[in-house]
Amino acid sequence: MLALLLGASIAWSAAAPATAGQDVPRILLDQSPRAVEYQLGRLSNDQLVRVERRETDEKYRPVYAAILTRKGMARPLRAEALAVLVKMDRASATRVLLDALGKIAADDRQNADSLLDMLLEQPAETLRSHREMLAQAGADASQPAVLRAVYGGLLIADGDPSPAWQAAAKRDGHLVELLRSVPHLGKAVELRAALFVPIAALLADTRDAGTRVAALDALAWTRRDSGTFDILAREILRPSTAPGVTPSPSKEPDPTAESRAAAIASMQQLPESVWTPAAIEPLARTIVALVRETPSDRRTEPPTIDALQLGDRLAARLPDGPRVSLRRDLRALGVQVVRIQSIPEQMLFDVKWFAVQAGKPVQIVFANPDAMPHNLVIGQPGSLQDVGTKGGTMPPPADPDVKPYVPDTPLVLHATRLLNAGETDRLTFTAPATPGEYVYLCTFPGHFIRMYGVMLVVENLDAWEAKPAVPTDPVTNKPFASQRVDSAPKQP
Ligand SMILES: [Cu+2]
Repeated sequence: MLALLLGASIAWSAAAPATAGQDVPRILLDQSPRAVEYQLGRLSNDQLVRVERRETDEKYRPVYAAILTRKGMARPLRAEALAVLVKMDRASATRVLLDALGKIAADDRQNADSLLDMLLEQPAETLRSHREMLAQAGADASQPAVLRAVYGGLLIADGDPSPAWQAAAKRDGHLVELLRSVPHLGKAVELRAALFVPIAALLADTRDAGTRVAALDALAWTRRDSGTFDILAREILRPSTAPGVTPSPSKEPDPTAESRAAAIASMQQLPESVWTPAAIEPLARTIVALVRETPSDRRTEPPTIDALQLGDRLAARLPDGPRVSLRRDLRALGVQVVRIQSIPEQMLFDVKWFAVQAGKPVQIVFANPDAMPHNLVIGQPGSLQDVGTKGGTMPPPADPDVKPYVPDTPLVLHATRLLNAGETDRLTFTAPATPGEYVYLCTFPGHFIRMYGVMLVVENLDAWEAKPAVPTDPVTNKPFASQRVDSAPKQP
């Protein structure tokens, strides 16, 4: 029977060990709906996907409903559950997803966003045919996740921001959710670009702190150009009203820690080619000043890490003098942060190499925006082939707490979890004491051939900065031709 349960969709999944002999959790499906939900709710994700289920028998509906709405569930399993629920309920995918979104806890944003993406990835014609339903849900619902889906769906259905914007503006708290749907509009490139004007106007106009933050977050998803960069730069650079001075009610509100953090996070999404050169040094200096004001115990929190990382990228674009001094200031303020992403559909890391100082704290923020799962494993110099081959040929682990495809060898120094689409993991560690060209790679089977890079550990980063030496690509055995792959998505 186990073989029956291991469909193709879960055979590859990190969450579902495809090893024989695992127990199939027993669920008493003939109990009351609440009792069934309770039993399913107690299972780990791994156990939940092993529960018996049959798409032709409505008795198993609660199992599919639990898989669809479960936090951290792999996308193919959610898709399978959605397809079955659509058939069982004779309802549209839009309806099933709206109902599912209504059941997700308000603080479980990442889980809700996974379902939101499934809803908004439907073709515009499909969403258009459900326009009435979406508008009705917008009038009836109050859950933020449902409202995000409603306004995102209306925006795509109309291909024009105006009707959804006007509807949202009439109801308290709705415009914020419309703004929060913008990062999920995906391939609707022209629609996203068309949102630049109303969002920029809203930023100049609104006094509501939450709306400002949502607008700054959304802005990087509209147009990735210097117009967007300049608005974000202004939010970071403009000074707060001096203490003791009453702010003018006609002036836009002072930036807050939250609005600056949103502007910094948004700016991280923009390609460096749209940075306005004159703003680079003032921004880097302002970021140093902002981080200096942050208490040291809060400097490892994501907003400060983001600021340090952006400051470092800005400094890298400056001439020798200011670059060296700014980077020294940034390093003195906290851990060195390196942000690395997978590039969707290309099986590449966007960063090919980076330099860190021996014995100093480092944080790697690894994000996976790709549909495929990836990890990031750091290995000893020269270990790329060995770690990649050993990791990729491992069977998926039986223990859900074990990181899949990470070989148990001293060649491996650090490893993230295997990240599903849209997930992020952080590795905080002390850089090796011995300088050298350490490797990093994705050990998911077959990936390391393209997904690798070099962590260059140097004795003294300041000295290295003054005379940087490019490390050797461990596959071509030549110096790396560039440090980053330009991963900017197609521009509006
Ligand atoms: Cu990979």
